[in-house]
Amino acid sequence: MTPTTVSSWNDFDPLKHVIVGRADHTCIPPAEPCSEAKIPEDSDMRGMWGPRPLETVEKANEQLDALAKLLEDRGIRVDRPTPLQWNQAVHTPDFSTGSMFGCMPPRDVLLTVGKEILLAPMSFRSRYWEYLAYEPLLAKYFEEDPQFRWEQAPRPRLSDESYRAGYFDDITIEERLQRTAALNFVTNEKEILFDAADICRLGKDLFCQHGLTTNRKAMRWLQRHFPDHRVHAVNFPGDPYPIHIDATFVPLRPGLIINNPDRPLPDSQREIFQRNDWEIVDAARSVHNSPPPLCYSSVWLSMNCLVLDHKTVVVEASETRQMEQMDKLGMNVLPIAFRDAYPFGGGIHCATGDVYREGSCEDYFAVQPPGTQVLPD
Ligand code: DAV
Repeated sequence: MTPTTVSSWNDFDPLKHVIVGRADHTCIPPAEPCSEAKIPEDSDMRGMWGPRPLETVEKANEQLDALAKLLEDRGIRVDRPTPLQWNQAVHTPDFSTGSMFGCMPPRDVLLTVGKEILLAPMSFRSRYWEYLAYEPLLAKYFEEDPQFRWEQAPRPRLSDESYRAGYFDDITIEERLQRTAALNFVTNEKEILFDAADICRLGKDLFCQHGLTTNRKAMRWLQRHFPDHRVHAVNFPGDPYPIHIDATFVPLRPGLIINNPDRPLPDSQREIFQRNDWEIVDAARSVHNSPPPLCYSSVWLSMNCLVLDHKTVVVEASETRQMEQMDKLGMNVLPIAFRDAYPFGGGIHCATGDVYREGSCEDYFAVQPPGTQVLPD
């Protein structure tokens, strides 16, 4: 086996080592301020909580195992997290909640930037201890790669003061959209809050989605924490439930990004891409009208793909329109069935976490127009 190297600067350079999540013991956590924000009014998940049915866990694990095998068959090293019994309450001095969530989506928790893996604070109370599932792997990488930087962002308190009270009482979709456009989210600016999946890594530039799970204070913290990077705030006004950037704004290779056509990047924030000759194309629409049952995410998991190198991408097997578009964009598409795994925390990109991609920290955005950059304090 090759010696362990931790290093990844983007989502498209050749992937050599990755973490693939597991569905074991996943729970639907009880309602809490942040999840209330995410779950649509008419969702079948409203009012439900507890462990997910065993047969659905088994089906999700079959698809996760198949993804791991597809990657291994291509010579990519795959590690898996160690699930906890997620059906345990969380108590801290500041809050209590009835259960944890799971470890299907490592992407939400682990932010790999170069030789560092940064554990995100997480904005849901149920996800407070989720990083423990990855601790055995991080401990191993620490022993095997003398340059690996194992980091933890400030742990949040997640008391009621971190959320806007009554934020979602009787709110319509129209009002949600207005608040998204006004950058008015359920999470306030009291403390540093982010999920790792809100950050799109493009070499020297980190593009962070301001939304339900990531606030501006987090971006200021990230800019201080990564002083050699440029941290940018982006937001997507068409999204009533803005959480995680990876079903909205997805880079396929240097110079090319697919953007959710219902959640276009505002013109003022496009300039940095245009000025540096990056193309932003509208993603193809999903073939589905609704997500699978008991799923947090939207049909736009169709674009939540895993890029293996500049010419190869793994896409969900039923998403024929997305696959055709990828093909036209010059990508070789590897289809894999994954919809049984969606309810456990997202799509193919969510279900993975980078450990090692070839390549180095490129400066793709040498021209920096004023606008999106979060300036150092
Ligand atoms: O469109 O529901 C899903 C992102 C999951 N990490 C959406 C976003």
